[in-house]
Amino acid sequence: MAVSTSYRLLHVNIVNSVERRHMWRCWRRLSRRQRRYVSLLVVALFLAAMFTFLMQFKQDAQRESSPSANSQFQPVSNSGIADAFRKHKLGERSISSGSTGFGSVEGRQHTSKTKPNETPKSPTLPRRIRFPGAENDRQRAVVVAFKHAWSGYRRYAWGYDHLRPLTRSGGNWLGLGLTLVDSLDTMLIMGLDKEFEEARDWVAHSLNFTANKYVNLFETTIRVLGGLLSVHHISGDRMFLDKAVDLGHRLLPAFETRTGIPLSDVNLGAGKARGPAWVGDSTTAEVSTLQLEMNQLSHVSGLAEFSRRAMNVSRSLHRLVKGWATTPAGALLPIFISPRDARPRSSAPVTLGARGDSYYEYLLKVFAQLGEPAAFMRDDFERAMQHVYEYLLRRTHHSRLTFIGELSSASQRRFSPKMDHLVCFLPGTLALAVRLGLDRRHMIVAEQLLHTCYLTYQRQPTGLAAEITHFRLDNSSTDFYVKKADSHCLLRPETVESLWYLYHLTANSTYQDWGWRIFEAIERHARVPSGGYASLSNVMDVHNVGQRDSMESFFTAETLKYLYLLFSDDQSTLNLNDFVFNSEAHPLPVLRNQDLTSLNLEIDHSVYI
Ligand code: DMJ
Repeated sequence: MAVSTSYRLLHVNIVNSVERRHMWRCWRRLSRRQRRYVSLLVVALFLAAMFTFLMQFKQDAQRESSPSANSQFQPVSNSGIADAFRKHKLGERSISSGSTGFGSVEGRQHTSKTKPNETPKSPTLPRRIRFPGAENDRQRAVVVAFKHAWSGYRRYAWGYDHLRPLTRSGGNWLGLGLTLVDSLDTMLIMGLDKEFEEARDWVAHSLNFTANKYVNLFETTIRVLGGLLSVHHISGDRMFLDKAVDLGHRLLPAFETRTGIPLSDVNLGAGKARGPAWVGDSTTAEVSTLQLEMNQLSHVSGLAEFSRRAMNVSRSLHRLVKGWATTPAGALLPIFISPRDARPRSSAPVTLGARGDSYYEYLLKVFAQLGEPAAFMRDDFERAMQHVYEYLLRRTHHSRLTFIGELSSASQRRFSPKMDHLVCFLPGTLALAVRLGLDRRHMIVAEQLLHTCYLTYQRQPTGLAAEITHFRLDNSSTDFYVKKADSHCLLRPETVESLWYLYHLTANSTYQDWGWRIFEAIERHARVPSGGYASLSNVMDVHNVGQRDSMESFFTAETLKYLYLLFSDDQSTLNLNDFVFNSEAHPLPVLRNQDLTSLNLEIDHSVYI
């Protein structure tokens, strides 16, 4: 056998060398002019081959950028072969090899149950969506505000998580350029292309996830992953998808628990995860506010693993709510849940404020994103709202203002008439629920609660709301008060977010006027002349608001974005048929039936048993 193989090889070599010698002899027999013609012919053939090759690349890139869902948006004109080539190459690196930026942690990935090398099915690329830019004076004023915030960040905090506007410096928390990544889609929506391009370059060349550092899974998901996915969908730029896939893989170790309920913190560089040292439990809102992002990541990458992990958490919570429904809090969950046995901590408070809020938000929004496969979440939302109305909704004695209080614990159900500003996301979510076909009476609560949220601004001397407001159920002559310790204001988005939903769905311009007054108050008290906006220490004293040395990333990601959308004459561009906004105001596409196949997302009937 070995002898015959060697013989065949010898024979092939002899034949090849004879042929080569023959060609060389022919070449030498040619005249100089003939040789020139032949050379020219070879060069021409080579060029023709190159041309065909590049055209093929171009076609591939165009095919990749084929439209997804939104036919009313115009595609950007072809940006050229070089660009297509660049995108094509980037795509190959991240999707087919599965090794984007994993470098030092590949070994860890190997031992974990996550599958970085899972073969994608059909990566989908959206085309670029164009936004018209500011259309009226109010929108223009918001763009000026954004530019002012951005100029401070750009000058003093470039690449840091936050601007520290008073000391004109940058501060870090996750170390992921948070304000920059969080603001990318806002820039595109406002038509700030120059600012966007500069920030895009930073993401392309400086954003990496290799630091040996623990970051919060939820915050990184809603702000960074959500920001990257949203801007990828809007811009059609594959670089953002590359980054998102890399980050997505690095977040997966947090899900490596016995129950699949993720741990709160994950070390992106080292591939490890841990719970908070002070309590072994995970936060209910945090573990349940990952699904929109993971589903979208699976959809665009073709890697079903992300969606599977996140939706498993939702299914666990669903089972838990069903078992839990006989306890005093019914379909409302306490704010902590154990990743060891997936049991809620019944001694923990029940609230739609901090640590509870976005559990309820995503119950509905995941249904908005996926439709039927997430019908169990819609049903949980509906049940939860019935219990919110029963146990948490009250009216003040003085002016019958509607507010949502808290329970001191899930087991005891002691009511506390205190409402975080965070709760003001609820009117918007209730309005969305009606839009999605749920009980129309949610709209009444939405309108009443939003009025209360607005009054928490208007009834403060500064025109800005405090972090926490306490409501009065007794027969005193006021509806609410603020404790000194709660009187700060981080320029949070929830009230203007709900104003946008209500305006978007009712076209009642009163909501725009309310938003404008809030915007004016922000301008009056929070604007820092050298650039940026500052959080405030005290909304109760116009003469001493106490500007703080911090501008949160959600100010440019959410507050200014929702204000800009609220003032838009044309509400059709970012509409609720085609988009679902994540918890950090990043618009993601609603997934159609044909999109869902890439998620391997079957309707899991077992959740109804
Ligand atoms: C944001 O990061 C998100 O909206 C989150 O869900 C709640 N808190 C802030 C804004 O207040």
